[in-house]
Amino acid sequence: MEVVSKPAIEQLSCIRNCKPTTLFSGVPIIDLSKTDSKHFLVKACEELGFFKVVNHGVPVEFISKLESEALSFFSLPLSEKEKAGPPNPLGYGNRSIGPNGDVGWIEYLLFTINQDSFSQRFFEVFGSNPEEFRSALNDYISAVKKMACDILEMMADGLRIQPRTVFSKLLMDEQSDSVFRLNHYPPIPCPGPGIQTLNSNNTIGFGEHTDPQIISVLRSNNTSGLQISLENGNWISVPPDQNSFFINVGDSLQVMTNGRFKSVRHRVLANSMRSRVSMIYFGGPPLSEKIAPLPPLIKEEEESLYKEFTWFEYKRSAYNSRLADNRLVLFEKI
Ligand code: GA4
Repeated sequence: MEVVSKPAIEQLSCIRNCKPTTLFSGVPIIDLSKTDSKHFLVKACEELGFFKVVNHGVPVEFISKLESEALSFFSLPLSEKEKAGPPNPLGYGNRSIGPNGDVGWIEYLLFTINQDSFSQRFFEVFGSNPEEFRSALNDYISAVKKMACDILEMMADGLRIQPRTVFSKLLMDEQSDSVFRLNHYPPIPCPGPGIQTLNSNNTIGFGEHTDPQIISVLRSNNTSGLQISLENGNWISVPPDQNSFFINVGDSLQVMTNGRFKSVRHRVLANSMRSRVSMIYFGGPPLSEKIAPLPPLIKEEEESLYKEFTWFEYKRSAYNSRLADNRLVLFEKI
């Protein structure tokens, strides 16, 4: 990775006035093989909007195959990787995140899942055997999507709403606008002249934000970096676990539950001597889907907290925002 240019460095600094980072071992762990997990799952979504899942049923070989394909891609020369870029918004990106000037110590590949995004452009850069990469992606995404749907159905059960597919059907829809991203946070050149740091030695890999979709499923290698924000504004470091998945509630699920589930603010610090590789499935609804609080989740004494919007409208608004912005305020009822 090239050394960051001056304006980018200024943005990588980023978290001023930040509250101290706290070490945290209290990430809720949900065992997907247990039927009573639905209650813990609802509690985790209400309290943190974040949890870890074990006994997830995703074959370990799907995970390791995709990780090794991703590493082969990221170890290509920059000029080769750039053939799959720029990310507008899909494709290969390096340091620049989104269209509005956000940057991080990161390179990544972004795909949409249902449309024609496994397009030739990406696969041309995968050397002699692009089919290997395509099949690793397909296997991994199918398994993770199934797990995401199982989790969403357990959530509906835990919330006592029907049909239990009320959330999962949005991901299962042929038109579902779900995306997938492979992230590589390279080790920070040490001591980097002018490389942006927060506190003592933390460089921002991916700045703080919430995910706009319904649910995000993250898997990383054993390198730390992910942090989540608690309601009191404190940041906590999530110990990595390459054998488990981490689940985030997204903005759309916060709206559908009328604020009962919290869309978790999170970020990644690239403060390690080792590289971090993560793969994230973002489960989103079809573009035309109307997103609004579900009537059974608006309690008697409550009102709907959000105006109805289509996923297309929310996405358009998200792409006009900066990463750290609170994107839901525009859709709150006053
Ligand atoms: C955050 C969640 C996903 O990574 C993502 C991101 C997207 C991008 O990287 O292109 C966005 C960001 C994410 C939210 C606000 C906009 C859009 C960058 C950005 C500044 C793919 C997504 O869907 O929204």
